Amino acid sequence: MFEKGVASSTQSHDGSHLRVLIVHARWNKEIVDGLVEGARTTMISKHNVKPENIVTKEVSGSYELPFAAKRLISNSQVQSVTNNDLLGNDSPSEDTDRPFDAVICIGVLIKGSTMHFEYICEAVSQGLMRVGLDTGVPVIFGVLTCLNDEQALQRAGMGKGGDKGHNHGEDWGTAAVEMALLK
Ligand code: RBF
Repeated sequence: MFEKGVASSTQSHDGSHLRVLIVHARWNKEIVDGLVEGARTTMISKHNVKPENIVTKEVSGSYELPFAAKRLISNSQVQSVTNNDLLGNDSPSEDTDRPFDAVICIGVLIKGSTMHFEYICEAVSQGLMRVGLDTGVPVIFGVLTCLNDEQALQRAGMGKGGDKGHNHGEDWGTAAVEMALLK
């Protein structure tokens, strides 16, 4: 037997100075909301990220996640430079002036009867990887790609019946902090 899933990190991760963006889709909202909450709560309670340093934005569907992540990362970098130039600051003074240290993209894709699912899954996973590598800001792949509703509910810790499953949003919160602090 082995412990399935991600093992706990051997190091502690202090996220008290980090600024994190969560972008989530509105498709399958109930499940998405549970995953967003899992990521937020873990970052705050386990890694000391300040609630005011977690910015949450929404888009329509998962297909929109890569574009939104890229644009919001770029905006945060431009805004940071502009604000500090205007103020004559060498280093950012306010937390809201700082670019994001990590981005978590959250969506729930559930297979239907057409090929749509396959195309969106492929585009989103490739797109999110590209955004991370192109911008140098870690992007966490918080997208569930499920064959049915129950699989999605289980992976948000909302399963029907006795076994509620595990909320993967919690792991994504930890992954974001860990990647933001990677040296
Ligand atoms: N977006 C999701 O986040 N999850 C889905 O399960 C999902 N299924 C879709 C199925 C169909 C047939 C279509 C047309 C769209 C779906 N979308 C889904 C929305 C998609 O990510 C995107 O928002 C739209 O295609 C507009 O670009």
